[in-house]
Amino acid sequence: MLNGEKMLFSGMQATNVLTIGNYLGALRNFVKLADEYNCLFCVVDEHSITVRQDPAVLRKQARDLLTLYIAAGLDPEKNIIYYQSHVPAHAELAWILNCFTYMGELQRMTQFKDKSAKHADNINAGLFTYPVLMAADILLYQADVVPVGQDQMQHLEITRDIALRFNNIYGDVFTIPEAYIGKVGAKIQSLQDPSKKMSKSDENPNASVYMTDDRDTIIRKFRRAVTDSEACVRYSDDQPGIKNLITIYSCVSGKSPEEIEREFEGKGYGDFKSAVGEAVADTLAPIQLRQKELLADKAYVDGIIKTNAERAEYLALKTLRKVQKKIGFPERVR
Ligand code: ATP
Ligand code: LTN
Repeated sequence: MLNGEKMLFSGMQATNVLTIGNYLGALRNFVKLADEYNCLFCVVDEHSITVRQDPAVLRKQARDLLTLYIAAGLDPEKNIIYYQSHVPAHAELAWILNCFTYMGELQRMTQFKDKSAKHADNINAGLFTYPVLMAADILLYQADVVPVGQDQMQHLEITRDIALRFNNIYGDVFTIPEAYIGKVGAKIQSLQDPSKKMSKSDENPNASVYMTDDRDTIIRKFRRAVTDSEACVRYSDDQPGIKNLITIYSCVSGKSPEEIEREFEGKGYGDFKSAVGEAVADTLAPIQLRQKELLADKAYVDGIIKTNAERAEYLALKTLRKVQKKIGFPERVR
């Protein structure tokens, strides 16, 4: 049942292969919420170029992500699944919103600070205004809800601030969006350093489980996961490595942390780690298979890409034209 006409928007970057952190923190929630809202799921390829990309790799990863959305269970007939770069209104609204965003606000963004430290040789203006393009993505579609992982909260806050600032001047133009953060899985940590978030750009391939990893690789990575020496499966802040594995297991099995503690009472870490690996591999296998089928069906996917971009553009232009009128751009005569 649709939740009235409520809109949901979310996006992911087509940079590197997705990890189970992206899946459990974001994509899985997209699928859960899809039945309740009118949804758009965007492959934000324009955000990706804030960091240097190889063109062929970017193109491939963008298609991989778009097909992964579908393979994970998002129906492209019901939901709008598309590339950001195919709808020029995103960049046009971003320009306008740039003029309603303060340098000081952008300077406070932790993602900007992290990424500029990591890419010190390429601190470009796009990296700085990244959150404004993200605000444009969301506000273009009058989104009520935006499912994201914990690390995107700050970007959601600035989106709301920009929207409120604009509405205060021009009247109720934008819906003020709310973040949706899942109860479990909003922050999956690295398997090699449980104090760090699992990230698809981590240099150590053992730190992350990728959505494309095969069964053996998944199980091996979980076996090697860094834990402590307490040797009991307990969901506690004192055991961050084990806590992270319990969280992952809980997400893929549907069992609560307490049930998991009981299941592994008296058992060693070896058994537990193997069980987590098996359960994650079981969850990913059907998604991987479906994605492979989609990637082989070029005509079908191309058709989706075309019609969905048109559907997105139709909605985006409604908001963009309203904004352009409000700020005083000359009336369009064509
Ligand atoms: P990068 O390492 O390239 O910065 P990332 O792994 O952080 O990328 P994004 O593309 O920035 O991934 O994020 C896509 C979505 O996945 C966002 O909603 C983000 O909040 C969520 N997400 C990313 N990493 C995690 C994680 N470790 N746990 C839970 N959710 C996550
Ligand atoms: N910044 C996000 C990706 C992103 C996004 C969005 C998420 C771009 N535009 C709009 C939700 C809504 C990220 O790095 N995960």
